[in-house]
Amino acid sequence: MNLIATPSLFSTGQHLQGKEIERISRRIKDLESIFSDKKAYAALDAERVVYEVESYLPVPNNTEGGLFYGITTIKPGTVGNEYFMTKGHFHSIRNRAEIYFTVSGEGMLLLMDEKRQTRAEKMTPGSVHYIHANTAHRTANTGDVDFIFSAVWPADAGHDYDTIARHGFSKILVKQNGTPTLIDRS
Ligand code: M6P
Ligand code: ZN
Repeated sequence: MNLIATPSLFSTGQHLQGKEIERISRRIKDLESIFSDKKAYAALDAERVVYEVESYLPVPNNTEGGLFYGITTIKPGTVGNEYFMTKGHFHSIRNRAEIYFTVSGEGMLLLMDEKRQTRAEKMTPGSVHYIHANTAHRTANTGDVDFIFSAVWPADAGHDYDTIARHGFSKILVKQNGTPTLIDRS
């Protein structure tokens, strides 16, 4: 297959091509559980796109030893003072790791271990991030333009969204005096 996947092509608005490509759009209406400010959330257009994920899935889901590749674009914006961000997940098979690579824009990677210790890494074009096993991960767009990063993860890792939907991360990333700040969740 022809896989178009270079950073320069993404920044010119092109997309992954091929039959093993899956495209997902996450809109405001799909993200009810993740944002803290429920009033600000309710005031936003439910159809507004927060982020899109294009994934290249060359082997069936759950293939042991296989790899998947994805490219995520998070739009700029906030819900209250919390930046637009992904749902975030642990891997269903907890001991599966992942790598993120920043293509363009600026963002933060939130990492939470199973003891609910949360920390953040700044993501800038070219930065590479290793997400250890047993670690929940979520990304946020902290800039004024699209934030684009790519990811590679094991095909059998799976996404456990439920744990995050129920308990969230222990910290949230908010804009304070114009600066991304990690604060304890109230
Ligand atoms: C990265 C990968 C994908 C993930 C996507 C969006 O591209 O980690 O597996 O789906 O980010 O994150 P989420 O699934 O948490 O919305
Ligand atoms: Zn993952």
